Amino acid sequence: MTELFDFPKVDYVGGKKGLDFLDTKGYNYYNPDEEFTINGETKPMKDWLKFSVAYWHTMDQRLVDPFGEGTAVRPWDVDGVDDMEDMDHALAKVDYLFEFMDKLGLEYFAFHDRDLAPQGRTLAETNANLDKVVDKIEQKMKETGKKLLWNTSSLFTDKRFLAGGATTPFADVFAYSAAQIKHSLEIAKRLGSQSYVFWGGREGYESLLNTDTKRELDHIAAFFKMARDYAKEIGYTGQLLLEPKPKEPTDHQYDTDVQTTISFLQTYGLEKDFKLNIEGNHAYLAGHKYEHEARFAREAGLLGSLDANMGDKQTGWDIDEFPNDIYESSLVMYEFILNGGLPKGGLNFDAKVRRASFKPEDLFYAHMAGMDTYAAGFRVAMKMYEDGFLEKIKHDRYASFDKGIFADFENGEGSLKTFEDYILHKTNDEIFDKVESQHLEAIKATLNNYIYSVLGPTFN
Ligand code: XUL
Ligand code: CO
Repeated sequence: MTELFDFPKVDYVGGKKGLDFLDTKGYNYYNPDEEFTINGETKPMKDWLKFSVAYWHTMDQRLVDPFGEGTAVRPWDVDGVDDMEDMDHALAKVDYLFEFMDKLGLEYFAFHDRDLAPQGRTLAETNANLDKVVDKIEQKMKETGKKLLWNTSSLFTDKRFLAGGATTPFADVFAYSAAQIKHSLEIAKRLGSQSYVFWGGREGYESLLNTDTKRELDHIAAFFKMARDYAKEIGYTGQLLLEPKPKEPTDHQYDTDVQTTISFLQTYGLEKDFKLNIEGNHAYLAGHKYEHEARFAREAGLLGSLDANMGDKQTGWDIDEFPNDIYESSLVMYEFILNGGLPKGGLNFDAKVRRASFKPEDLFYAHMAGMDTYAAGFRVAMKMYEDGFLEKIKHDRYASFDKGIFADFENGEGSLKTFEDYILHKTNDEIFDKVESQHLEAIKATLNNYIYSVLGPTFN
């Protein structure tokens, strides 16, 4: 078969070919078959990290911005245009996706229903178009062994969703959303997707002045219950994930951040049925670090999957940049390791190339750079995990709670009176004597040393 992309297969070169990425064009840190052990479980790197291509960015994104037209040049374009309305064209793009994954050694992908095929005049026609592309994807998955990390439904692109899908005030639009999700879950079951994601892009409000927030939250919770019940009914065993984001396109998205989403799930008794898909850029928009969101999801037992991208700390919107920050990826991967990996999740590149990186080869470079950023972070985090570096710091920091009335307190026994008896006559100096310096600069310097000592020798 003739090659669709003019780009060679990408291999692990392990830093042995020099520093300049454009000369080496190989993975320096991502060595798919190298084995790593977490919590007694040994698997090759590729099965821990499970990198995934996002169809909406890599296959569909034209690199528009609010001030300018798309710059993308893609090998599937006809006369410079990606003909999104044409079914033959939609089917042809599937071949490009599978060759792209094959050349990069990527095993997973993710899509929204609307990424794949054009809409018809009715949902029935739209589903028929979609099913034709899904048929082809199913066939290709069988032939190649590639897997679907997750799929999802776009309840935000079409104009009918201008005021939301599950939280819309317009009943017919709500019905459409319910029916659309039903079909999407059937696709999840059919393609064996590991997870099913709900990102509530327009499930929030533009203005409190016209919004019955309580009624909308009741609606979306009941909507999620219907989705959960239908997934059970059809025997779909993937995990159901909510993806927090504070805003954009809405002024306020209900699933604002991890802690807000957890409390929503608990309020409506859904915390056993849904986990979370955490995204880097969304964390920034919420005023958090990515590792903060991963930490709080993990501790609640709800870390399901990761959208591996970055924002720009000076920009107040979602730029979905490919990850390149090894400091951040090391700390996110540390949470990932403490989570024992992501059994039904992975690292999905919900990321797009910059508008100025418009050539097909940039799609390859971007994924390679993103994979290496997370493979590097994984290596650094593995070393910190094996050494117990951060766990020892945390253990020592709380050691005064390990004995006596403090240990009893941690076991659920204790009263204000107990602590009063203990502390009442100690002097202020005696108490401050037990307060220790945190040495945060030293901790951060050690983290830098870990990054250097793990990654630096690669290039020697
Ligand atoms: C939007 C976003 C989505 C979801 C899937 O900010 O992250 O692409 O990941 O709908
Ligand atoms: Co995302």
